[in-house]
Amino acid sequence: MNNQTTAFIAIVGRPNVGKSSLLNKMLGQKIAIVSDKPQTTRTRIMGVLNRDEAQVVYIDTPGFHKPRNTLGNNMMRAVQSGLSDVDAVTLVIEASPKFKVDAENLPKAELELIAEIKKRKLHAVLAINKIDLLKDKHELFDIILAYTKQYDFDAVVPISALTGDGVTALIDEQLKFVKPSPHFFPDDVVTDQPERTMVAEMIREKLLQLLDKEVPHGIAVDLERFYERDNANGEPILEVEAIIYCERESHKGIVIGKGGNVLKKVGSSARLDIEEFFGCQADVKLWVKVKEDWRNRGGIIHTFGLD
Ligand SMILES: Nc1nc2c(ncn2[C@@H]2O[C@H](COP(=O)(O)OP(=O)(O)OP(=O)(O)O)[C@@H](O)[C@H]2O)c(=O)[nH]1
Ligand SMILES: [Mg+2]
Repeated sequence: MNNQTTAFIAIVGRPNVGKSSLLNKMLGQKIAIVSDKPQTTRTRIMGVLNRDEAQVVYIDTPGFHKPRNTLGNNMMRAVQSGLSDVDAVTLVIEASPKFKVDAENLPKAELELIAEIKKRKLHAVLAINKIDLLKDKHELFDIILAYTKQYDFDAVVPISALTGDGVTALIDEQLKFVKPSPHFFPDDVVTDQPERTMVAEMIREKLLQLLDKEVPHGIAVDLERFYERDNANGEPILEVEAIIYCERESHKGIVIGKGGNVLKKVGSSARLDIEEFFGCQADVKLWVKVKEDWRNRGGIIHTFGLD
């Protein structure tokens, strides 16, 4: 008990660099949704890792970007609050071949994040993600050089959140930041997200994966009902009823799809995730409604728990 140590570590970076994928990989369990669309994560998400006497509490944050609506402003506040009161930061960048490093011209969002880290005098590890996409590993040298010019990182670790390459080495670096302190979470807790939020997010993930352009960004999922009952054989079954909100009448038809095919796909793949996570059968019913311009309406944003 009295040997317990703890570290709070924020995971920050541009949208889509793989922060949530990394969190899931480090925990060995999927708790944060992932998609190929930027701005997938909308709130701060805590993930808890226990290693012997050490507990690391990760804070996954929305991708750092210039906000264009009230929701975006809230997301950037979530990044700021993710950076306060942590022991260290993991700055995630991507070593994508489409992103040629120009030491004098790093992405503005990353420079702003580094400025925040400097201002707060935080310990920081640089995680260079997606190295599985690099054909020539020598390119890493330029990347490391360009970023270490900007900040005195405690460590630089090339990783792939997809294959798991380098992830253990990254955890080892982060474990160096623990301090003597009782654990903040019981050892069987993996995340601070309520079950209802997890379920709504699993549904939103499928929509992000299936839809394109502006439509997925204007979507919110609100769980109407979520309860367990016994089926005819006396086995537990989770009943999930959710409303998918979109921003425009024209988006509604896209979300439903021809003959309801999109909605059916969303429901069945979300059901599989829910069943796996809760370890029992689930039944998912979905409805689609329109709330014009909700991403600029504070009251609605609040109802969706996004403030
Ligand atoms: N090839 C490859 N793809 C990856 C890797 N890590 C993440 N991805 C992909 O990158 C995309 C974005 O991943 P996310 O984990 O959602 O990224 P994020 O940084 O959390 O994004 P936001 O929440 O929008 O800020 C997804 O399509 C992932 O599958 C990696 O190591 N290699
Ligand atoms: Mg994310």
